[in-house]
Amino acid sequence: MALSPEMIETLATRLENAYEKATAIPKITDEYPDLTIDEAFAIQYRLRERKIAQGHKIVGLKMGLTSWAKMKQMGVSSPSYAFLSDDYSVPEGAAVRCAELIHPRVEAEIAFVTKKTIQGPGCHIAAVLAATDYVIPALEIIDSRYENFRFDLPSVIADNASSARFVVGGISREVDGLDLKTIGVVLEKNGEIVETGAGAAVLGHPAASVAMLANMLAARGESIPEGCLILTGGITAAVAAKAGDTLTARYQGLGSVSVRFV
Ligand code: OOG
Ligand code: MG
Repeated sequence: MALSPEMIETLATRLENAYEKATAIPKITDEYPDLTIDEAFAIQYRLRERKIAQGHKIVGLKMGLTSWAKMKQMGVSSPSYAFLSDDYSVPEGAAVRCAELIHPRVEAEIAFVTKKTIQGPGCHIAAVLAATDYVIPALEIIDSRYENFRFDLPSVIADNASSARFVVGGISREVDGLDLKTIGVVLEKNGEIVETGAGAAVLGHPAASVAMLANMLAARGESIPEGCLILTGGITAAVAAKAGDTLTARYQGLGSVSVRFV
C-alpha cells in the first residue's frame, strides 16, 4: 500500500470532521489520484473503528450504487458497501435536522434483516432468502462529505459510501410469497411523486445485492452476522431534500415509510 498508516489516519480524521461539522471537503482523489480500492477501504474501516471508540455501535451494513439509476446519477458503475452506525438511525416519525448535514439526498430502499450468518464466497439469492428473517421498507439519507456531491469509486468508499441517516418503517414481512423483483415503489416529496421503480432495479433482485455484499466481505475474511440490517441500495435516483420537506416511499404490499426534514 502506498498510503502510510499515518496518511490513512489523517484522511479518516478529515472525513470524520466533515461528517461531524457538516462541512464539505474536496474529494480525496483530487489530492491522491492513485488512491486504490484497498486503501479506500482502509480509510473506511478506520472510520468504523473510530465510531466504535466513540461508543457507537455498528447496527448494519449497506450496499450502494446497486441500481442503474444510481450509477447513472453518480457516474460510478461499481456497487460498493459501507457500515451503518447507530448515530445514523432515525426513528420513523422523528425529524432529520438539516443543520447536521451538508446536502442530504433521499433514497428508497428495501432492507433485509438476517436470521443467520451469511458467508461468501459463492453466496447467491437463494442462500440470502434462506437466511433472511424479514424485509422492511427503508429510506436512506445520504450526504456525501465531498464538495458538490461529486466523487469517484475510491473517494466514495473512503467516505463510507455517503452514509448519514436511515429510517426503517412500514410493514416487515418474511420473504416467503413475496416477489421482491416486481415490488413497486413510489417516492413522493411533499405529496408529489418524484420517482418510481421496482425491486428488480437493484442488481436484478434486491437479494442479489445482499449476496454481493457477502461475497465482497468474504474477500476480507468477513461475513454478514445474524440479526444484521442491510440496506440494499437506492432503487431510483436519489432526491435532494431541505428543511421543510417530507419524503415518503410507498411499497407495494409493504406499506410506507416517511422522513421529515427540519
Ligand atoms: C453513494 C451511496 C449510494 C445507494 O443506495 O446507492 C447509496 C452516493 O450515491 O452518494 O447509498
Ligand atoms: Mg443507499
